[in-house]
Amino acid sequence: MKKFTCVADIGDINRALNEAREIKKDRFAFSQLGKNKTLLMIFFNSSLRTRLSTQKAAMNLGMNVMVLDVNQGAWKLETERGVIMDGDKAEHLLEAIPVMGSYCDLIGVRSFANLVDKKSDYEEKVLSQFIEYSGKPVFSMEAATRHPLQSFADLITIDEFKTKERPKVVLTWAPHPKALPQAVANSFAEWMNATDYEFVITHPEGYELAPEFVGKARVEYDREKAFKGADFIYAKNWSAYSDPNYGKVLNKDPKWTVDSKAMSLTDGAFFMHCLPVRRNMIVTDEVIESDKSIVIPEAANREISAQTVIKRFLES
Ligand code: AN0
Ligand code: CP
Repeated sequence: MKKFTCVADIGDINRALNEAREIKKDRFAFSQLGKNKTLLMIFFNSSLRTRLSTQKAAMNLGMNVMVLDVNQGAWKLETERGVIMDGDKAEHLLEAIPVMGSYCDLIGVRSFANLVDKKSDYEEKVLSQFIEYSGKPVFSMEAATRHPLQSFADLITIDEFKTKERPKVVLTWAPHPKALPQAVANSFAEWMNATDYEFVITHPEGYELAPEFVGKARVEYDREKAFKGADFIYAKNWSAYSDPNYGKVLNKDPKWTVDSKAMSLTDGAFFMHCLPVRRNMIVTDEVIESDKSIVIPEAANREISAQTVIKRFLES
């Protein structure tokens, strides 16, 4: 494997799930695989889970790990080619990337959408430069359009908790005070579309995701209808994708907060969210604290998804 940025990079998802199960049974079984290999994790944005779970996964495999927070202690990086660098950015990505590549064997990158320039975001301008210029295999730790380590952990979690072969999984938009990327929702949709689960997306009008991510999912604007008979409710906020509102918050309608009344429409569904979550905006205290909330095991599976992916890199 040369890169891991989307569901296609993992290949057959049942094979990937089997590998994840094997790792979960004994996460130290491959602790020699990463000996004398170094992972460099580069963060352009904040993180709790991705930082800790990916580092832990690499350590389970015997790797050395270095972490760089680009905005704290490193030189500010210019990402556009051709600009006269007379501002506050001291270094260009085009030098920084091959330099960083020279110190490690594998690179993880977190670089969110800027939500201003849709074309630049959807071309994955930063991540693709790492792939092109680092000379090392690269994986996404949430880039502009996708968060594949999260979606893989979500798939592992659904696989563990499902009580029927073909559960009904619902991705529901929920309100949030600030503009957030579409990456988690896009990616979740992409991975659910790779399964044979029944998959429904519900959101207010104006929050339509890019058609390539919606794929074969059923879009249902009526949340009550969408929730009926659901086995998993996956809540997430995202900002508008469609022009002319790209990156905008169109509403913060509290009717879309996931509460007990909404959950009672489901078939005893589990509640999922990638975290961090804003309580009583996205989901009520009651729902996230209920015995149907699986947000903690979901987050714990981030170690397993990361280890499965890093193991693939080490083996190839
Ligand atoms: C980010 C997002 O929505 O993409 C990261 C989620 C894992 N969330 C926030 O910035 C709150
Ligand atoms: N879910 C997730 O990626 O969390 P962090 O942003 O804390 O890494």
